[in-house]
Amino acid sequence: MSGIRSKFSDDFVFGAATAAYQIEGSKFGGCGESIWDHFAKNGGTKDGEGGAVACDHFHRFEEDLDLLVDAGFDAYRFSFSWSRLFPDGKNLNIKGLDFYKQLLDAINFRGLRPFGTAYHWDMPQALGALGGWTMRDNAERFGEYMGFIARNFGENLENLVSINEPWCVAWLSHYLGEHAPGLRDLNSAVKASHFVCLGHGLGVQAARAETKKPIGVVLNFTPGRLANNSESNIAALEQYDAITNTWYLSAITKGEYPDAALRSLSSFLPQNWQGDMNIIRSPIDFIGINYYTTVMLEAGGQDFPFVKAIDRSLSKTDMGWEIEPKGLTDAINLVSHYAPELPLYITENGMASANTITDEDRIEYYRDHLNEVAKATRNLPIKGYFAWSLLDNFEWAFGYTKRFGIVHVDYKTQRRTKKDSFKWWHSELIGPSA
Ligand code: IFM
Repeated sequence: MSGIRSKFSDDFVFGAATAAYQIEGSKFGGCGESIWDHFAKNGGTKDGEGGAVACDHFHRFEEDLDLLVDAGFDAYRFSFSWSRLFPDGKNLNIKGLDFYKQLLDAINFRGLRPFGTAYHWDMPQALGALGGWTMRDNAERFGEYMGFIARNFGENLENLVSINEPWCVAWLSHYLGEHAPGLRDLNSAVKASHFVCLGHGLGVQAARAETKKPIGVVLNFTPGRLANNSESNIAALEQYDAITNTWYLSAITKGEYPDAALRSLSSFLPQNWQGDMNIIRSPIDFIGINYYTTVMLEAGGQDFPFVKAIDRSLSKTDMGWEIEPKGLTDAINLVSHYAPELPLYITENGMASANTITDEDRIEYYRDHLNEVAKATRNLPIKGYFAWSLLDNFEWAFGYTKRFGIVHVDYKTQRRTKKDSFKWWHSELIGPSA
């Protein structure tokens, strides 16, 4: 074995990841309006752009799967669109069911291992209009939806994730206002932070009743650093960590919310929330880690968690995110501290770059982060790594202005062009040429 594979065990899985709303095209195949279509229409995204067409993956999935094979990947991480399957939140869209059946057949036909995610943020707007994740009902609807996914697709999946990045679903969307539904309200954010956990737990239980395949969750981590260890900075970092890095991890693995968050937030939690914690900690089989960056902090600001970010002299990606590969090791260590027995996957890692095709910066990013993963695998059960992302795609609030793909997409013609990072993956995973 040569290339990057030689640094990992034979059964280590290399893959690339995407998400339904970011690539499929929500105007095709009877898909219903999602909270992201609604948010975009109402000016929540750059230039009001949404995922109506995106990468037209709905029609081009065969070509896109061929690219995964061509790059040498073993696995494909993708998500199911809740609004494609249940456009009004209630009634099944048969065309949506057929689409995912065809997609899974095409993935399996190519010998790619399918890693499915039930929810990567495209909730039907009909449910969003009822209060979405701020409501208990939504957690119950999600549980039923995930049971449906497991019943209908479990047989053809390698494993199933409940929710991608609960922090983004709850905090970024209801407190920081950057993602749909764009709220800036602590009460809604704390309710959502609980109900997204409950949705996960109910989803795990419903899926468990339908399939024997491994079931997990994908969490995102942004480790904090301090310029100096003053008492106020240490307290601020503790609160930042409690809501950003450990709220979901601790709830899902231990059935507890971190004290440093509860001290400020407990009065906003729904009544009798403690009664849900056993559901939330329903046993899972693996945890996925999404990692992009770290942040330097100091105490400050008027609002919880009372921190301010400080600029450092590190290189930045096109998102303005500072590049610190060691942060991935910190995220891995944090997760393994909470769940020492569970297999881990790096389910997303990558960078936005303005370099269209000659993306040497992205190659360096992958190489440096993979080196961290390789070191961590010596002591910890890390089972795979997924590059974010296969294609340039709809980057949420940033519309189409940020490009994370190893394949360039011309959004006017939908032409796919392999970037240098694609060729790098090919040469690392398969060998030179192509
Ligand atoms: O594009 C997103 C993805 O949908 C979730 N994780 C972070 C990526 C980059 O912002």
